[in-house]
Amino acid sequence: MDTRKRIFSGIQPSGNTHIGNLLGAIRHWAARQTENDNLFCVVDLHAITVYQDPAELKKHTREMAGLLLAAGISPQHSILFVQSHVSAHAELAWILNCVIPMGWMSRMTQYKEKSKNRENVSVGLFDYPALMAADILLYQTHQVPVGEDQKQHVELARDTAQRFNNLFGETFTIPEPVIAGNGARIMGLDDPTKKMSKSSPRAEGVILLLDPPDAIRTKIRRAKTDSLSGIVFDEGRPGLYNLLVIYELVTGLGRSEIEDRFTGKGYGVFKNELAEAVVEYLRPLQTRYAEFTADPARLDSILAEGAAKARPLAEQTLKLVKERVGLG
Ligand code: AQP
Repeated sequence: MDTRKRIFSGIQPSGNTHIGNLLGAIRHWAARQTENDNLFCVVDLHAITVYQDPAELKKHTREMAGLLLAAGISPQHSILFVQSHVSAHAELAWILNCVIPMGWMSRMTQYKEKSKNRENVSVGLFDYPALMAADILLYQTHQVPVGEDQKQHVELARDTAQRFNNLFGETFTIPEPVIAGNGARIMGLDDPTKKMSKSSPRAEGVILLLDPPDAIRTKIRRAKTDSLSGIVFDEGRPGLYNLLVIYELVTGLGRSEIEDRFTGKGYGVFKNELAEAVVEYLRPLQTRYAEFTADPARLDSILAEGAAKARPLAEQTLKLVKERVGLG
């Protein structure tokens, strides 16, 4: 029996890729590559739902691809491509727009949060989940590994597939979100009640994958904690808990081992050790990133090859969708 699954996930090239993106999503993509058929996508059409400087967007798109390769995404095992290089994404999104009820979209919490206190929010930001549903459904995806914040959008993709299949006949595979237990929601260092986010207005709360060691040390030293004593995993102490989860994930140590290690020690010792552990965890990624980006022609050819592999898969689904709907 063939147990290989089709996996799809995406990440926006909006710059500022952070350790939350890595621990909540990217590392899982890299870890299970050989077991499955994978597509990983730099979702530039999603990034433009908020204004991006055109030259920066181009730069960030390549940077993002370089980071994914550096984090272990292998073109041998996965199709790595840029969303706008495969026009079927935008085309299917329009058709799905005509299937998704407004009420479903209005419930999306990410839109509510991102549009809060902002004037001139684009229609695209509201419609983001329809494009994400298109990304996922085009590839007849079984599983979508994402951080906690994207779960609701994957569920909307699943509901959309079901609704489409009911209306027009069996067309799409029904996808399911796969959320990592630990690390699925890394919080901001400056405010542990808010998730670490690329678009956070305060840089000190976000550990970037390309931060130099001293920047990482400073951010961790200044991370918001509490005045209680004891370095223990206690969700009631959100600042410390978030730092301990990061420590656990970057060192691979067990929770009781970690608590034993810091018995009788204070925040100073813990934060220093955490900073060094994060620096060492990111060092090989940063080295590989420098190698990949030193050869832009190679990077572009990996992305062109990825798009050439993704396109026929996407077009096959789009053709079926058009037939089902009665287009053409
Ligand atoms: N803080 C986080 N902890 C764990 N996982 C996270 N992800 C994002 N933030 C965290 C996961 O990273 C993947 C790629 O994210 P994205 O580019 O699609 O954008 P996002 O979810 O909106 O993430 P950001 O970094 O917070 O960007 P902005 O500020 O632009 O909104 C996803 O799987 C996501 O769940």
